[in-house]
Amino acid sequence: MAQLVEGISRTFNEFLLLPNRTSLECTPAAVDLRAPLVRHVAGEASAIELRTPFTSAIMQAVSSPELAIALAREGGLGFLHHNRSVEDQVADVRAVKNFKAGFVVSDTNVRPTDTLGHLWELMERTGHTTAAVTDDGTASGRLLGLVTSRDFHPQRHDAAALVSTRMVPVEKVAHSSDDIGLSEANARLWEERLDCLPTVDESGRLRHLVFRSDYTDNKRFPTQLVDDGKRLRVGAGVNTHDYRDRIPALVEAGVDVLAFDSSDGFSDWQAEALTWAKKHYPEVPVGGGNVVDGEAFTFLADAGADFIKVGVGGGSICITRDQKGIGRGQASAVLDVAAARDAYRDNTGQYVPICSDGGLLHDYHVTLALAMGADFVMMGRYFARFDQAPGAKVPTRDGFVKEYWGEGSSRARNWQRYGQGGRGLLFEEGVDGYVPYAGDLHEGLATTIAKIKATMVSCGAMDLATFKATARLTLVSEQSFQESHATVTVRETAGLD
Ligand code: RVP
Repeated sequence: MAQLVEGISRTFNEFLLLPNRTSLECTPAAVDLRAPLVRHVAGEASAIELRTPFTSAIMQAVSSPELAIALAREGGLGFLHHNRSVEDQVADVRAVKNFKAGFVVSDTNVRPTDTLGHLWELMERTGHTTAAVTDDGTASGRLLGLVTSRDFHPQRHDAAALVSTRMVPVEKVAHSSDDIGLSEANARLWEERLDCLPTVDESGRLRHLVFRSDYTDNKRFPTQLVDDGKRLRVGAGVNTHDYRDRIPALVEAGVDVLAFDSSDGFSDWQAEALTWAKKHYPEVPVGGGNVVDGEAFTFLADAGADFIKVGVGGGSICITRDQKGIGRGQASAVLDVAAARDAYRDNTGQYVPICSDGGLLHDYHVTLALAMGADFVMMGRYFARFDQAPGAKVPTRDGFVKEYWGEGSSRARNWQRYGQGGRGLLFEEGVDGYVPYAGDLHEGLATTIAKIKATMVSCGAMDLATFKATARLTLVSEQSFQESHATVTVRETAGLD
């Protein structure tokens, strides 16, 4: 007969936090959201500390380089997905590692022999009014000049005329070598009254454009997550099938952290792959998962995992529980694994952080996950809503939505994540759908952070370790859950500006 695990499988909606005493110095401005990312000696600092406890899901619909850049600039970490060729994933790692704040890779580029009509169309498509003129019309061709919307107008100039007739040739364009820093570039923009400063490499090939409008950009992001060379940090998902090829290429490209991504990480496959990774690349942290109980946590920690992801079946796009009848309520899973993590720390002196992955439907769910013991969270649906996520933005009668689909859906066909006995998916474990569009990540995350800090203040905690150690949780009855919501007719605010 099967063993019956004690306790009910519970989810975040079933809990609330009780306020603790708040001291005078405990204010939102004083709250520190730093979180350990990787295994370390208990009591010492983790080699990589997130500055805000957020990571993005290892999913096609979530973790583009744009999203990873935006998230690292907020102090979190993006995990680029692995459901594609090694070369494509490597290119995305490079795109994040090569990102220089204020230095943009030009997306509006022409050859001198292109027509003004073509240039106009391109500017309309990209929405940018400055184009680089390069020998091959790419963002990395030899710089031959610049042409802006001030140099020509479709009603004044013949659409068939060539770009070369209106461009400012490179000899007359102020430009710089690419090793210039942002403050120096900004100084030139102001002193020489420039709108744009192109940078080139030693053979004159275009590298970046620096615009005056990006001047204040850096000040918006005081908590960026960067490596020792001041480059943004980035993570990458890997799988237990091609890791011997994928990991070396990702490490070579400069990836900061790896994560074995499996819907069920409690397997000898994953233990073997972790052992291989730690043997060949001991200096590169590698996470494991997903698991939902203490036994599985200890198994992966013993195999060398540097952090462990928690969650099976709770993802917003996930139908694993419907399809296979496995999984566990996310709150129960986090509480159980956190207890095992603490026991592991007491037994071995090693602290192996855990990540609550999936099923965070409200901002307060993040706070609950952190209170229950998660060191940081991973989110898919949440990030898929923002401009920086790769899903298409689609207009509907009720406003814009963004596409969001699971890795176990037929659309993603990520058979490496879902071991169903062979290449390809035999049945779906995820759905393909939409999430409400939420604009820019910076603004959205700021609201979430504000709510987490406000709750921590109510609970009298100024850092996450204290929050975990002192939080008091209560289970809610169905009746008291109803009481959480407004009980008057709510005035309609949609449509007000
Ligand atoms: P959510 O944040 O609730 O959208 O969940 C995202 C998580 O769901 C991912 O990090 C992953 O663990 C899981 N996932 C991804 N695809 C699927 C699926 O197709 N079932 N599930």
